[in-house]
Amino acid sequence: RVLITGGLGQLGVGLAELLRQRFGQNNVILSDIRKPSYHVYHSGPFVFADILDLKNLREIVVNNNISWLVHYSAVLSAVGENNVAVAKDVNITGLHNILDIATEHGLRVFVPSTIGAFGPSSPRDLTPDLCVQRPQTIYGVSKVHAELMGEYYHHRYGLDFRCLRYPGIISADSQPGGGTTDYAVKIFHAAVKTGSFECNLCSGTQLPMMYIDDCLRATLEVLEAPADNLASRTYNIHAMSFTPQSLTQEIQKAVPHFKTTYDVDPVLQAIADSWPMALDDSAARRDWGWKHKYDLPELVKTMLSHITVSNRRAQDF
Ligand code: VAH
Repeated sequence: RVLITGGLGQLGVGLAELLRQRFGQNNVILSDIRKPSYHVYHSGPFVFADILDLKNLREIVVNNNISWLVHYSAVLSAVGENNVAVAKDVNITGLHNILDIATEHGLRVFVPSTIGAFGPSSPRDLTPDLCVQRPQTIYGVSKVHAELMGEYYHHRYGLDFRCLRYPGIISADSQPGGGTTDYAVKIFHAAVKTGSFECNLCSGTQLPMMYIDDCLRATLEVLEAPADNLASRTYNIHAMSFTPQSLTQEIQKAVPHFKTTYDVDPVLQAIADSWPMALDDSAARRDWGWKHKYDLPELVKTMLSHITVSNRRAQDF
């Protein structure tokens, strides 16, 4: 059975749905430190989990006969810069607990990394899997640490550790969790609701992005890949790169009057300027057949239709 930590964040509920279709509803357990909504609570097994409490984690793994663990609990880039102590606890101590429990019980463990694990001295265009990583956020530092610790536990204790560096993830049904790429989710809700959006990054800021369905499918594919196919523990995955300006222009094809204005947040802008503009994901495509399905036009069409439909449903109630 699979345990997902941080399951109530932007990605967890979607991943649970995908894995439950694949492995059966009762074989995927969502966990989080927060209270689930009525809908989530009744969509499948949920348990409270405090990743800082090793005893609590061990009980959950043993009592629920867990064999795979997807570790989504994390403090993201923007929130982390305002709460470094919390980010260290959750992203570093929490990660250590996950690796120790996984090793103790021979679990297969997936931990996401991020484009934020690169820094200004990393090659910024077509950033390779293996290159200099000197990120300048506690989030990025903690994710490089996670990559290194996962690789160490694999070589030292044989832990089946798997890791993907996610781009900014765009989703319609779930809110982002306080990252630098959150604008790229909020802009779609604004396009449907008000027809205008105030962006906190400057118009030419190019960042790698991915639609949530591609991200969750990649996660399932790498979890199911035969261990022998995985030449490394950590892989970049890439789908598209865009700027607030090119995203706005694509949205205007469907919402002609849509307008974006800019009120740049210097802290977020500095983080975004230190991140890659596009990732080289050739190793993932070679080793386990990774292939994205959503490009920018497809993303915009899908996001606008999802949000329009769910807003209409909400009005009908
Ligand atoms: C963030 N959405 O902005 C997250 C993600 C690639 C960005 O890690 O922090």
